[in-house]
Amino acid sequence: MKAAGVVAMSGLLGCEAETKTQTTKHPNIILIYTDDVGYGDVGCYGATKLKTPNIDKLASNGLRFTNSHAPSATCTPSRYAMLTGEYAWRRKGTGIAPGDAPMIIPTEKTTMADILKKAGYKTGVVGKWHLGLGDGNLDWNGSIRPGPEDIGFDYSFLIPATGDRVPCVYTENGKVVGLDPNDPIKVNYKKKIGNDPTGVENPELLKMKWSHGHNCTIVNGISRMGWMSGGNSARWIDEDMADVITEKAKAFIKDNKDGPFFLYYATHDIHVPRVPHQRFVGKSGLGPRGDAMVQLDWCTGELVNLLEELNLGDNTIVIFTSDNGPVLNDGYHDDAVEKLSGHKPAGPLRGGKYSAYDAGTRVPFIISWPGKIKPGKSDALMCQIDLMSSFAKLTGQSLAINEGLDSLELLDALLGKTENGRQNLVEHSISGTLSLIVGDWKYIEPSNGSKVAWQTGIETGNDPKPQLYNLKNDIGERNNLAHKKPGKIQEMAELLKIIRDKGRTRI
Ligand code: NG6
Ligand code: CA
Repeated sequence: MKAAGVVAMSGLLGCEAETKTQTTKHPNIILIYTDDVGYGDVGCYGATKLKTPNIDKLASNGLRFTNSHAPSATCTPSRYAMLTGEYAWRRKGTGIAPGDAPMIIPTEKTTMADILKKAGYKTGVVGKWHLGLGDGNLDWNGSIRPGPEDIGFDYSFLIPATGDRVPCVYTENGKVVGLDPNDPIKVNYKKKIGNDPTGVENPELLKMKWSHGHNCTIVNGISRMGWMSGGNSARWIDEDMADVITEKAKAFIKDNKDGPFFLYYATHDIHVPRVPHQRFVGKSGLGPRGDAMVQLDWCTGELVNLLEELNLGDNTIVIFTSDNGPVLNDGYHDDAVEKLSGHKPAGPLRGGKYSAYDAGTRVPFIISWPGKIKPGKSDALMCQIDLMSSFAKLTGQSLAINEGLDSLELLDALLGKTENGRQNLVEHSISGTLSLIVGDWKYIEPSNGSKVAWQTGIETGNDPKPQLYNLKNDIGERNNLAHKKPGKIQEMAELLKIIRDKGRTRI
């Protein structure tokens, strides 16, 4: 890669002119990690009812991947895998984390942030964390450790879990923001704590009704998962959340404009509860889910525009992607189903969030680096898990044997120099069902789990019999070829077993 040179300083104090080698300045990296945005939710991926001009502009100036995946079909395992470069299904305790979960990434594990920090980056995470904090029985009123600072981040401003889970407060560098020590926070996920009204007891106080699983403490007129008391001055206002985190992200960029910096900007949009700011309400015509998408598009534009203003555009890689596929009703009555109006959140794919079908993990993935990445489209098979190795390469490093166990170095594919991506990829559904993609083929292992998730109506992809699809001819996984190709099934089942048993796929 060509890097912008830092102007060599001439010798000081009249010493004879000294030729200094130009120090290589690595590009800044902004990873916009969105929540529950489906393959079909973005204009440049085929959405027509939803307008996403800022995201589309990023794609028209950059490279749009058609076959890039989140590591899992839900949030916590995807984030775990992306940051550590290790498939989450290899490690117990990486499932969807409750809001009081201890930190899931062991502090001794090398992460993508560690790698970039080693290369001289200032590293920051702003937004949704959902990887647990503390080491069990966390006191939210004190220092919240371990946290991001223990796995390579210099700066953090977090929504600790997700918007639908207590505690509904932000943390900044390990401290709850705006907390009054006389009104301490207590959190409990087993029983009610304190006297705050709940969604079950006081439905009349709700501005958005819960449909499943979100009937505990009411904060800002919305009942959540888990109970909390106290911390009233610190509680967030959902309508302001996107503005708050975008401001923090912009401040991080400005503070580190001399670079290089790595910003992991993890949006809450378009996860539930979907409560966009008033200025976006009604803008999509598709209800709160669509409006949250319009808000997310605006946030993307804010960051990209700031880069232009600061003259950082040419030396900053911007990635836009999602942690898992789309879902409509995910726990609140927010008209996502009723106001869909023909919009197809998964595009041509089958399934959705949680699912073993491709919509679970195949998500939008756009990368832009003006002047360095030629605009276009790539069909390379990619996974977010590969960012760690690829960023190591980008910054002149290579991973140690015990790091990034499944993270493949695919820098050339990432930068659009080749369409040779992964040879295979394991997908991971909420049921723990694994699927294997090799070339055009996809194998879904047998599973006795339910076929449809009752809460969301999403097809899980589970079947007691193995499934085999040719994704090239049948991207919607409609035509199960298992009975026609027993040899292929056997070959893929064997490879999946090897990948599982070996405990790693990178060398
Ligand atoms: C599920 C929740 C869902 C959402 C999800 C996590 C229920 C029934 N469903 O357990 O609402 O919070 O967890 O989503 O409670 S994720 O994108 O962060 O993985
Ligand atoms: Ca998610």
